[in-house]
Amino acid sequence: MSRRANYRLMAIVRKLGANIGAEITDVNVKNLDGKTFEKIYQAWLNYGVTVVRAQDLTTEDFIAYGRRFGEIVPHPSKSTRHFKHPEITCLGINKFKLDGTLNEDIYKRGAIEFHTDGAYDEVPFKATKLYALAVPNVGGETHFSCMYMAYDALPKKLKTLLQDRRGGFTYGGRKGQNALLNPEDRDHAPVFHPLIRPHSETGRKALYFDPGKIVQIEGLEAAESDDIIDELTERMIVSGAEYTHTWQVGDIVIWDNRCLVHKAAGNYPPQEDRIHWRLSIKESVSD
Ligand SMILES: O=C(O)CCC(=O)C(=O)O
Ligand SMILES: [Fe+2]
Repeated sequence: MSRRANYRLMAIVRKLGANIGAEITDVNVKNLDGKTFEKIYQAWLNYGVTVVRAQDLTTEDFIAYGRRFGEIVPHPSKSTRHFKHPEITCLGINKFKLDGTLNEDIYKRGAIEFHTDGAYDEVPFKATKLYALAVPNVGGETHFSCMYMAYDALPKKLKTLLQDRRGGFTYGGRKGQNALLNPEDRDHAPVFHPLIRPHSETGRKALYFDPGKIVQIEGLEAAESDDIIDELTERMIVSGAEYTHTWQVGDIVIWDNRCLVHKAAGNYPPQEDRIHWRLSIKESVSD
């Protein structure tokens, strides 16, 4: 047997940011054995966000790779679902309205502030996965930041106040930013999650917070709740905790919403295309 026939892609992991982010090379995600996937999954748990470059995927390949991370659920924004695969969300499609003006809700999607995806659901999103189909020549990055580090850096008094306390979250939060939802899907009662949430797989404590989705902190008067929300908004991004991803066509980026927040930079020339497929992934909903 030739050496070449014996050759197996083994997945090499290279750290990207100071504390989060890892690039996986020497893989084809369409053809991963269990052991190689285990290595990728472990890197993902360790670094919170992984990048695999230069992948050539069909919608079916993209969904199949996403399924290895958990259960795929359709995003509540029905108007941005893929016409053939409702579980895929399309980012950056239909960016211009019929009258030629920019649709800011599409252009600025995910770019308003740092957030975690799916905090408005009883079972929030475990992971989000993007695949780049078109990238602009400048700008259009995605920023990530580590919420383990945000928790570690909180003053002791705030840790004590938040311990065993829950936040109430809705899709549109206090400002009602829900333009991407159909009108009939807009009214939802808040769902509650612990603000200090041990990661279900690593066990490490993370700050679970989203300034655009939180409506109140349970058990506090409205004014105090708003003050703490403001303070957490300032404290959630700590020095050294960020990784910024600069996109190339063919990149697959998957992040862990249990311990990271993210934000689109939203700063690219609007006339250029920036298009991704996106999957929302949960821990098994039936567990
Ligand atoms: O477009 C991006 O870079 C990220 C958008 C976002 O927030 C998301 O897909 O959840
Ligand atoms: Fe997001």
